[in-house]
Amino acid sequence: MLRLEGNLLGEGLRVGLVISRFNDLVTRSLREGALDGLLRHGVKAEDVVEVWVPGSFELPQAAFRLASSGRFDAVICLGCVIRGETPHWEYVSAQAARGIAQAGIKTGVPVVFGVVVAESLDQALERVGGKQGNKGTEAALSAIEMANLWHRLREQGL
Ligand code: INI
Repeated sequence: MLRLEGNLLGEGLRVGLVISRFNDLVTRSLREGALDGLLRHGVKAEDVVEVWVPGSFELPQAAFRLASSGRFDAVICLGCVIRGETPHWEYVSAQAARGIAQAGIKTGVPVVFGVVVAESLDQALERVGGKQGNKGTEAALSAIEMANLWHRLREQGL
């Protein structure tokens, strides 16, 4: 049996980071967590490109551009949607999730979902440094793992 898995060694990986400004109290912490995860695992700061967009709805558009450029091994999307904040939060979160998945599928480059969808600001803050750790760090580790898994798959001609 051949078992393929990506490791968490980030050295040499080039990573695109797309961050939404909406709810930036949360997304700035997601960014900190993501950068911490990347750098601690060996990704070099000069190999990270950070792009800011107005809201989570725009994350897929920028992620698609970065992933299509051929200059990144993985792209991380960071955003925060708070339920009930405006009536269209549901469309925003659904389109962000769908579009982020599509960006990865269409380009063949791993694009990871680091969007916190929460009931309240307090709940969102819990997910970026409270008891539940930081979702940005989790997203960074998923990006490294997926980039390395793609590398292993390529080695196998898959
Ligand atoms: N964008 C978010 O990132 N989070 C939200 O909670 C949110 N709500 O609730 O409205 C939100 N809206 C803005 C949206 O992402 C777009 O930037 C805007 O609609 C312009 O396209």
